[in-house]
Amino acid sequence: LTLPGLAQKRLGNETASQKTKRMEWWTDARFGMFIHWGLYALPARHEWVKSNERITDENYQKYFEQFNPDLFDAKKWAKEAKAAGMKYAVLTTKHHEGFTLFDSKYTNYKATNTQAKRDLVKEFVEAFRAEGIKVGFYYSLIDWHHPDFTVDRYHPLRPNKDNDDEYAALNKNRDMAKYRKYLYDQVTELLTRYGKIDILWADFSYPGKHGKGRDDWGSVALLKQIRKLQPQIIVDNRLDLNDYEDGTDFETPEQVGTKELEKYRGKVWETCQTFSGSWGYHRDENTWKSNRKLLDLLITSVANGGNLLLNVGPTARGEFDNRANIALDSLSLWMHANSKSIYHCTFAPEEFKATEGTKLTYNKDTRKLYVHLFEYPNTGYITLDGYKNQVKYAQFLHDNSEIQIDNEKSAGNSLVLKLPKKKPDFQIPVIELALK
Ligand code: JFZ
Repeated sequence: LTLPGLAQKRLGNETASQKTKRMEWWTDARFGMFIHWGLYALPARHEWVKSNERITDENYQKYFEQFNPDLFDAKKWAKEAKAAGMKYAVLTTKHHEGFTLFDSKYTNYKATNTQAKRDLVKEFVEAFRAEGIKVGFYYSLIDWHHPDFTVDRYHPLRPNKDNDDEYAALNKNRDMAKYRKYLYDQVTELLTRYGKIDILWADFSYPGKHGKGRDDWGSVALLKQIRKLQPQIIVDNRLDLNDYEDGTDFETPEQVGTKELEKYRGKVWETCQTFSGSWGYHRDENTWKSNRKLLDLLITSVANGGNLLLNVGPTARGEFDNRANIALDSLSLWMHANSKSIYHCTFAPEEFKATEGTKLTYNKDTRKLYVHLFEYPNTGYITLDGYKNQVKYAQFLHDNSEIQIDNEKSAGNSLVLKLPKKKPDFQIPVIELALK
């Protein structure tokens, strides 16, 4: 049904089924690693430090001079991501501070001109690809270093008061058209130098007063260029093109709670989440999510048909810090035994309601329903209302040990399963139900 006049704006001519096909690997993958790394790892107090503390270029320069990631080993990062079950990784090739981890020919403010003397993006791409992990580039639309990027409400040099004249004075010699070209040229470099790139994560738009949006970035031309250079690439929704039907590919609910994720069911989405309260390495930040919370975010994402992009903020020496390693190790243990309930899974068919204390995921090809036991019954059985006569066989996912159906207790439409009294040694054990 097409209603004249209500037709959405379009940029290209890809059909809905072509889009589904293009995004298939990503939808199946469900779990990726976000990596926020840049000069802000040195002050180690949030990747927004330059804006938060209104630091001038001159005073930020010491981080450029000091940057020396002597322990950086992309292969090690890739192995850790792989062990945790992550199928793709997205690296900040440039964050808001404007420093590029790659050897751009359009700037001197880049890793090759620091003590690192290397193209860190190149090493990332090669190492992750070698582990069979898809590679994505985060690229900041915001740039607090480029001399033509106009001062806006987030810029380190912003006036203290929302005074138009002060903004105008600060921007007298700044020309966004020049910055737009720079941005376009750098994205072009990123998408032509490193082979096939699987994801572009552009960040971010904030239209409105002293903000920036599609016209500032040249989003339409940029996205066309992205699609031209990498026809299979998957692009996030932060280019301010949400009114285009085929503008961008997925929504990016950021740092939202598990309850909130239910609202995204039926959409195409990826929630990005930090281990702690910061994306960049933050030495003194101590509100780290528990291992159980991280697992909950992963399972809840899949239970609502979305992906989880879990962030690591490597240190200035180029390593994941210990708190991140411990969290990743714990995810590895769980994923090793239970990843079948994650990959290629989505929310359960309507007729299956999640029993109290459980969350459901579903693989529609194998017709397996996965019951994640967030609360483990101490009664020796679990009652699944409405599941009777729909289940062929039940077992634990981690060891394929049979879970017997208690036919005497199963009354009406309820299916009662006999569980071991002692909880299996996993934070969240999973029951696999083979559906008829
Ligand atoms: C942005 C960045 O500013 C931040 O440093 C980090 O890289 C994160 C992944 O993305 O922060 C945002 C961007 C968009 C929204 C919120 C935070 N948003 O649309 O709600």
